[in-house]
Amino acid sequence: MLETIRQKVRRGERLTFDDGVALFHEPDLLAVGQLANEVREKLHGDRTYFNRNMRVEVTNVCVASCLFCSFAKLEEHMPGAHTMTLEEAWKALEDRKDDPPTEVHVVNGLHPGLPFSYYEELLAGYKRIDPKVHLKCFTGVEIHFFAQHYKMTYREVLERLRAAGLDSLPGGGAEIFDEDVRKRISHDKATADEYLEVHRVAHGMGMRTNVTMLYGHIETFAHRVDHILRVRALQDETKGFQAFIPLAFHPDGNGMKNLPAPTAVDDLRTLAVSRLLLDNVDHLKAYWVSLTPDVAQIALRFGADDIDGTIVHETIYKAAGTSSPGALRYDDLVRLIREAGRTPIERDTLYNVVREHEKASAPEASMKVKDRVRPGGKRSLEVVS
Ligand code: V47
Repeated sequence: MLETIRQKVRRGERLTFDDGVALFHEPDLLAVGQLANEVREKLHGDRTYFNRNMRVEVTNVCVASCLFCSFAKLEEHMPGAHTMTLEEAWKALEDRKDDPPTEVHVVNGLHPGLPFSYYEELLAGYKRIDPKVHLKCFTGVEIHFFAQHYKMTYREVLERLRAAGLDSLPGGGAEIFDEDVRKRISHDKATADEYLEVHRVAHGMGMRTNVTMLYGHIETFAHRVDHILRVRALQDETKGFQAFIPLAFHPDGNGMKNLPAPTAVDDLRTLAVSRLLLDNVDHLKAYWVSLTPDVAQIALRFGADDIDGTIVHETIYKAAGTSSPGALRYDDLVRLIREAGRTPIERDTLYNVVREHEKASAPEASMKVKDRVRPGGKRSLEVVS
């Protein structure tokens, strides 16, 4: 079976649903990874993208009750519930004046008590602080909620937000499109069709978007393939997706806490199969927060060409028990990519090149260090960047 699929891939022939399921069942992980790597290198060579971004979650108050979510609180007065004032939300960007991000990525709970103007002012305020910053804000699920809650069409919501400064949509909220699984893990938010329709409308307005898949909980391989093929079908129609981002399920502190988290093998296989099935989406992101920087680094040889960015203040995965740090420094990302034998390319959100780093070569194992004598006379080594 693998040989037939390999020949198809090399001929540039589109893979089928059955091919996708067979790839997930293929025991030879390295062979699947190798094939995905061929596709990745045909598309991007060694180029590996990352950006200077920051995450802001302005509210974790959410009327939806997704079983996988460790972040949301149902009501404003509950312990741990928090909604930023606009000033607090803007300050997060103001505080980065010395190291400004090129992208602000906002994801929130579905808050029933805020006026729509809060979101418009949020965006307009960010653009006032930095007119060049790219605002990648609100998932398809949030846009659907806004439309229902404030009684507008998807287009009206997106037009008003775009007028306030919105540039693109992040990929969150896709979860798993299969209707039965989706009902079981997140029954009270946008359906798969509604989520995809929001993206269809955004693409129709010339807006680029990302799309995710939450895997490693109760879905089967067939559900994953179905999910990926629904993305492929919409992309055939609109060409508006920039990146596909498989998100590994994290079980801590949520309604599926008794399930095991997916393993690194599952992570790598899922990325590789995604690369092979999605022949019409340019970029495959190995989101280091969900995968850990270690697995994300290896993923750069299993089909992924993007590793996301510096991030800073991620809270969704922190709440769900990730062992990843909340942020990575620019230099750490560069080193991570170069160590994987790839060429780091700093990009903006739309994949325009900001800075091309030196071509990959195996870097020296040890870092450059200098001696330092600390107060009290103790000696330590400091990394020289
Ligand atoms: O929509 C929530 C997921 C998403 C858990 O567009 C969980 O560039 C795992 O969408 N375990 C938000 N996943 C993050 C997101 C994203 C991340 C990086 C880049 C982009 C992009 C988008 O996180 C949610 C949900 O699907 N999520 N809880 C959990 N326990």
